[in-house]
Order: sequence, then structure tokens, then C-alpha cells
Amino acid sequence: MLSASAPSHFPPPGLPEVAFLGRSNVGKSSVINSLVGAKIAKTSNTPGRTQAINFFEIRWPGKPEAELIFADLPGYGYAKISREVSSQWAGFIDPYLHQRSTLALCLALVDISIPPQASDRQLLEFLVKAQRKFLIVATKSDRVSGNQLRPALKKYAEEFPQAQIVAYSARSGVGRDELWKEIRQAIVSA
Ligand SMILES: Nc1nc2c(ncn2[C@@H]2O[C@H](COP(=O)(O)OP(=O)(O)O)[C@@H](O)[C@H]2O)c(=O)[nH]1
Ligand SMILES: [Mg+2]
Repeated sequence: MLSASAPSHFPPPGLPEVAFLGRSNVGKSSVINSLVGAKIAKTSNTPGRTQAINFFEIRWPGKPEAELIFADLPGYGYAKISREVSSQWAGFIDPYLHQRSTLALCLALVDISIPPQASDRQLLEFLVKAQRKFLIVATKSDRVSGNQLRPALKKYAEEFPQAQIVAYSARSGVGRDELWKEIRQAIVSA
């Protein structure tokens, strides 16, 4: 695992990359761990723990070479550290999202158990403006009942009609196969 908190420290672009983006505590590290099936990314109950971009090389089971990179980006939009975080956004998140040539797909995480937040909107607007390929990962779906899930997803779909949405739960594994399918598709067409 490699960490970088300045563009000059980003690992040289090589393998196709998938970025995990979203507010502090939305569940980025948990989605990474659930996709990989191992605890590689630190999860936390204290928002704002990830203060650099963490790059993970991902290998398929039985294959010797890594085939893609997961980039776990710092969360933002948490009041207590927002000053620090907005300087991070300007200092390395924004340059990363604008310049990273191997970035194949951005996963914009939202918490499906709460309504869309201002910071969710800011992120999605940023990705649209930056012309990045992205999809919404509506995580923590285990927190809503079966008949609450559909209206909750609809709320996001209405706000972000241009975006594809995958319902996910790092706890139950819901959405895992679908998200892997999307990731595979994005990296072969990258
Ligand atoms: N119920 C539930 N809790 C989750 C899920 N994903 C993450 N969490 C919890 O949300 C908190 C923040 O998760 P983390 O992955 O560290 O968020 P990050 O700051 O975006 O990386 C932790 O307490 C996790 O256990 C999920 O799918 N379901
Ligand atoms: Mg994290």
C-alpha cells in the first residue's frame, strides 16, 4: 500500500485506477474491504481518519500480477476538520481527479439511509464538470428495510438523473457482484 498527500508523491500512473470518493464516514474503506474480501483499508468510527490518498494494488486470486489500483480518497465535509479538508481538496484531491490519466472510474459513495447531502451534490457536480466516468454507490443499504430501499434510491435517481446507481452494503455484501462487474467493464474499456 502506498500513500500520497501531494501530487508529486502520487505513484506513477500505470494500472487502471478506481477512486472511492465521498464524505467522511460514508463507508469508503468498508466498500473497499468488502470488494476485496479482506481488511486492507482502515475503517473508523472517527470521521476524517484518512488524510492522504491510499493506493492499493489489487490482484485476482491466483494471478501473480496486480491488475488494477483502488484509490481510497480522504473524506470531506466534516465540520470539525473542514478547513484542513478543503485545503486537501485544493492541494491534492482536485489535482488527482483532474489529472490522473489512468483513472478509469470514480465511485461516488452516498449513504442510502439518509437523504442526499450538500456535500454529495458538490462531489457529483465536480465529477460531471471534470468529465469523469462515475457511478453512485448507495451504501449502508442494510440500514433501510426492503420497502424503504426503493423510494430511497428513487430520491437519488431524481436528484442525479444522469448517474447510474448501485445499491450496496458492506455488511451484507449486497451489490458486490454488480459493482465488480461495473469495475471490470470500466477497466477493460479504459
Ligand atoms: N450498517 C452499515 N454500516 C457500515 C457500512 N459501511 C460502513 N459502515 C460503518 O460506517 C462507519 C464508517 O465506515 P468507513 O468505511 O470507515 O467510512 P469512510 O470514512 O468513508 O472510509 C464504520 O463504523 C462502518 O462500520 C454498511 O454497509 N452498513
Ligand atoms: Mg476511510
